[in-house]
Amino acid sequence: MAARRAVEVYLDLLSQPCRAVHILLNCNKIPHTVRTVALRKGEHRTPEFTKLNPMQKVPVMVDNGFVLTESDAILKYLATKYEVPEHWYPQQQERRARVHEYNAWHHSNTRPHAAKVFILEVILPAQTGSPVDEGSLNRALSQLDDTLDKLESMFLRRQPFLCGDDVTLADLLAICELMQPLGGGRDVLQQRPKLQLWRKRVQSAIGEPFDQAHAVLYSLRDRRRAKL
Ligand SMILES: N[C@@H](CCC(=O)N[C@@H](CS)C(=O)NCC(=O)O)C(=O)O
Repeated sequence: MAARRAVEVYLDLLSQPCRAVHILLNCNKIPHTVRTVALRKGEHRTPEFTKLNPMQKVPVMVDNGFVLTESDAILKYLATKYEVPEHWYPQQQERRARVHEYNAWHHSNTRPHAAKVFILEVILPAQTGSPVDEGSLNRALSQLDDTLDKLESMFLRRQPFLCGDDVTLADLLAICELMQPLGGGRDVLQQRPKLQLWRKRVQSAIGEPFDQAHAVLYSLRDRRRAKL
């Protein structure tokens, strides 16, 4: 019988959804191999990678020949296949539905709004050499503010984590997204004590894999700070 190969994941840790996958794997000691795809070098556009994911995006997971894209799908697959502790992706139908509820909302709220701030402050100026477009940045910050309001008033209204009393896949997706603007030196939770407490809870529930996944982002922040 052919030996089972460890899960392979194609990641760039400057990518928010890639960090979520990296954290779940490391928190749960799921044997895996990381194949780095450096987005800044265009490695996601090579013929080999395009064959794996015609959408030319990371993360991608390969488990014994089974190729899966989309962080949300990858996280759920790993959580069910590798029987991680139940709190990540609860079995009970209604609690699981809460995770689905946040994750569906995430992809048109937390994700685009936090990512846009990072794109406007870090990516576009680096690509074009132009200064930050302050008008666009202010609009993006105001959209993000609206999302942060909803995170506080809806998802964290009566509970310590987004979907209940313990950390779930939803918190993982959210925290990785909300950390991203830190790469440009901006802590988007600075004026948000409730969300800051949530971040602390998530960080301490995750432990070391949190900083491991974010090391590249911290070093981007520190390099930019040193240039000021
Ligand atoms: N919905 C996808 C989004 C994946 C995605 O947008 N990945 C970005 C990095 S954060 C990427 O690969 N971008 C490369 C490109 O679009 O050229 C997921 O959650 O996995």
